[in-house]
Amino acid sequence: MQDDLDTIKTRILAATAAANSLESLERVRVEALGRKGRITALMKGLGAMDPETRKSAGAALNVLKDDVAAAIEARQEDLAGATLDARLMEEKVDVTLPVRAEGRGRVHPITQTIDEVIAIFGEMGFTVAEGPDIEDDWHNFTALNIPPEHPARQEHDTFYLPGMAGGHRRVLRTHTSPVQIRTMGEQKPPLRIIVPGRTYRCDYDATHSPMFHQVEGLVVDETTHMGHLKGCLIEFCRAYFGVEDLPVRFRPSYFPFTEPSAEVDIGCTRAGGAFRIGHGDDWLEILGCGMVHPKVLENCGIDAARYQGFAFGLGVERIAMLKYGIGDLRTFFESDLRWLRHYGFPALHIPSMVGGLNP
Ligand code: 2U9
Repeated sequence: MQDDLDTIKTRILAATAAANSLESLERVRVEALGRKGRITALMKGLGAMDPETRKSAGAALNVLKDDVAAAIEARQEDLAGATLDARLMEEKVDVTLPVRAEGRGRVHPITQTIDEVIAIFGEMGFTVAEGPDIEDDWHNFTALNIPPEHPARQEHDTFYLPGMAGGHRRVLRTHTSPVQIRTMGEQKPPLRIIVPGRTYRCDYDATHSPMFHQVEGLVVDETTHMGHLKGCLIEFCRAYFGVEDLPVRFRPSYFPFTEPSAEVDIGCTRAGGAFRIGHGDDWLEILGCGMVHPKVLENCGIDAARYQGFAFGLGVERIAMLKYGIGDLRTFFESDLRWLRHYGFPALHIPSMVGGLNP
């Protein structure tokens, strides 16, 4: 019996060593240990033996089975490793190949403009806040001192969503101001935030799109005053348009959420049909602003006797059109790739990384 087992073992181990692929090794395994395999058949024969013989034969068979299984497993690992090595040699990726420039996208002028505005206010210590596009009456209107029958609600040409949520009418936000309301409810002053984002009004022509972008800002502190508002926004206009001595004018206006309110104009010329920003004796409206209405502060749980704030809002498409000479607002949203190739911007440029990571 033992002689037979030794012979069987020698044969199987030789076949195992000779198997040069995972497939041929699997055949060796099935022939030895499979349901109809050689060793399995010998195991089945144990039942017909007398108890004494079965005991010693059983022990010897188990040793044989374990040795064979271990040898096959070891060979399996060798073969799998060799297969992987072969694939790795064959499927080499040349990471030094240059990028195919024609496949690169362009940054949309809206994204570029928002990034520029964020960078300018970022330098002044503002952080970015964001909120949902779908709002409720309270955050979009009521908290901003725009009560239910206020004409501003009609002026905003609001998109109302069907149905109610928790007894509240839902709207597509008509400005990003609800984000400032949310921020004031969640954080304590001092606050210094800018809020870029999509906004929606039911209006469509060469200067109005039903979806457009705004950047609004809010500063709240104990000593914040109109001087801070003026300094901050003059600085912004000059930085954004890149004109150091750009004339900036504050013209009285009205918004329900600010008091006093103003519109901001920058100097320009329209002489001889040529339009130029920064020179001449004409004015162009750029943004709106004002000191936050005390009722708005109180609506957000901020003590208006202790804190004051200023806020401002601008239309991203408008300032992008002015800076980059884009004539029709609708082209922003037509997804015309030729337009994007022309008006778009190269992706983020980090000078220290040009030419790779090596100095
Ligand atoms: C809070 C308090 C006050 C935001 C402001 C404007 C003036 C403004 C328009 C510019 C062009 C919107 O895109 S536009 O049509 N915005 O003129 N926005 S003050 O005032 C706020 C906001 C939030 C809590």
